[in-house]
Amino acid sequence: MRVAVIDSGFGMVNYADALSRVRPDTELVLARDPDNMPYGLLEPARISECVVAMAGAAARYDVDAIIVACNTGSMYALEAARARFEPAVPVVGVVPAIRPAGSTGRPFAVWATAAATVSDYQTSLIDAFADPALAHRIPCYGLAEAIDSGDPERVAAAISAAAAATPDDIESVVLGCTHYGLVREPIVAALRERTGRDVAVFDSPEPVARQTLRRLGVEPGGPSELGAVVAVLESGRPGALPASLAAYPAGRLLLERC
Ligand code: DGN
Repeated sequence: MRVAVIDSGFGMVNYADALSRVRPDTELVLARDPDNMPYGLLEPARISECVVAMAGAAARYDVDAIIVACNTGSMYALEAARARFEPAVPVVGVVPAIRPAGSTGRPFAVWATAAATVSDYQTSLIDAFADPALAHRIPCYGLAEAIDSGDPERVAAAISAAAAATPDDIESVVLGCTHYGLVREPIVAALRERTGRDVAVFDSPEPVARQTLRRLGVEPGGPSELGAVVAVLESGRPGALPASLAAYPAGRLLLERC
């Protein structure tokens, strides 16, 4: 099984990592779009164009499925990508894990990009799956960009600003941007300091990996030897993952495989 995992930036690392845990022999084609990141600043039609172009570049590597590992991309481009690649190549999107957080019936935060925080899509998920009075939407200014930069000081500053803006009664946090799983530990630590308790984290890489396997009729498990990283594609740059990815544990693992 060969799967393309695409995002505007490093968010795809978490989803590639989860796929490799659920089905180690998965071969990976990774793509990111630094020329157009962050997608939240673009018009929806342009986001759709960027995602379909990136998926098309990845699809040339004979992939069995494409994961759009980007909330903004999934919001605005999933339909166009499905129209272009399905049924030959299933396209799987991501959704912030608002449903499990909402089902706790306790106050929670949704950390996301500024654009996603004000999106109708996030509003509709909260209305459908949570008590809106318990859902605190926190725009994490610059956090995804800081993660892509690999600069720990920028990352720490963005996390502490978001933690300061988060009410101290929350009991869980939804990672509503695919990048944030790369800095899960510092986020948990900042929220522990802010709230005085351990805050549960709801994230979606593993459910998305399992959903991808289901779409392909592939069982979890299988041979334990890790599948190859077949290609790394980047807009406007030579295709290689930058060394800044080594700042994150999942990034280090991926760099070793490239
Ligand atoms: N990883 C993207 C997401 O999940 O929305 C965030 C960055 C972006 O381009 N908006």
